[in-house]
Amino acid sequence: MKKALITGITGQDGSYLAEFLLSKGYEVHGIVRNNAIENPEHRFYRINHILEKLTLHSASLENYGSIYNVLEKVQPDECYHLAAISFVSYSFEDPFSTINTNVNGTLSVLSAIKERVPRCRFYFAGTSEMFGNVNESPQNENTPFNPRSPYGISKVTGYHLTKNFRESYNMFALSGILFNHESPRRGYEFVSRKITTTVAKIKLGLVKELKLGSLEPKRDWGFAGDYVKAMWLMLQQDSSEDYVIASGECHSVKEFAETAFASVDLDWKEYTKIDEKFYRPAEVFELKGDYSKAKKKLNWEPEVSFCDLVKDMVNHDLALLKKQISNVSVVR
Ligand code: NAP
Ligand code: G4F
Repeated sequence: MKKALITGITGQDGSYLAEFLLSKGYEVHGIVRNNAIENPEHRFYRINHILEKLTLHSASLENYGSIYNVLEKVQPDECYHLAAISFVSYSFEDPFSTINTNVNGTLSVLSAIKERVPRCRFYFAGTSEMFGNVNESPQNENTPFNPRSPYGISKVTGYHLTKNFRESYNMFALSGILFNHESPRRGYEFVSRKITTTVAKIKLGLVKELKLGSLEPKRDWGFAGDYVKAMWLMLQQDSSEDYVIASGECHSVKEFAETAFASVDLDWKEYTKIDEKFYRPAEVFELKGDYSKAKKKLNWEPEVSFCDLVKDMVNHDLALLKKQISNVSVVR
């Protein structure tokens, strides 16, 4: 039985990847922060349904010794390094933590693998934010990086560390360059989930408006469940290479909101307000991925369309809120 270790297993992608690897017959291990162990109900909500099938280890990305010990103990065949400070806006507020966690954390995982389990295949969670302010569209594996945030900079560094370990120590180490991917498990701070949960609240009469920053930026949005399959496929190849994973379509924040409101028969213009406090110090205006290498070499293609993704997220949030409302009524 193959063993996989996932950092960031409590996050959106970690939870889908854990489910996927269990379905493939893997023994799945995850690294979680110590405070996650202390407060399981809060931190584990995305993996509660599979908790009994997982082996969780307490470690900190900021502490090399703790990562080293887990790698030594687990001896994984594959390591998916997903843990990171992943919210771009937050990275402007606290660039020091972002650089420390995302850069040193990645260096710790790579170094521990090199020392204790060099045959382990390593996946780094790269991102389209590495492209940043682009001069060519769509972006592929050869497009130059021009990051526009501390988060993007931290991920470019993680990408180069991964490449350097591959080239210097002959490790099977690669980066997936993933464009935005969403799901009903997306964190509420990201624009997709902020929109879908607020649309559901407006539909149920719980709030009156949706406040957003800039409506013009365009993103290439796909479904997280499709994208974790691509991570796994990358590690099953004969050689370690980097891949762009995307839907190949791009839509503005405005179109996302329009589609979400329309799915519950509401007009987005009546409810959406601009609030400049959500503007970023530097914005990435348009990202669109070219996934033709992944299609050719991994036989991977996205399966969920933009419209279905948005509708699924709104429907999920409506059902979740109705359940919460009925639970409150029962308690009363
Ligand atoms: P997410 O939901 O924000 O999950 C982040 C995970 O990282 C959580 O499990 C979190 O643990 C963990 N983490 C954060 N700081 C940590 C620390 N200091 N020590 C240990 N663990 C820490 O992110 P995601 O959407 O699943 O994304 C997964 C990865 O892919 C991230 O590296 C992200 O940057 C990258 N990525 C995401 C997208 C996307 O569109 N989703 C696109 C490209 C790349 P807690 O639960 O304890 O907070
Ligand atoms: O949903 P977002 O916060 O995602 P962003 O910045 O594209 O980053 C996400 O995708 C990356 C892949 O490209 C990942 F690497 C990263 O970890 C993360 O998962 O914002 C999307 C767009 C931005 O242009 C933002 O300025 O939406 C715009 N936006 C407008 N109003 C807003 C809001 N974003 C948020 N979060 N909240 C708003 O009110």
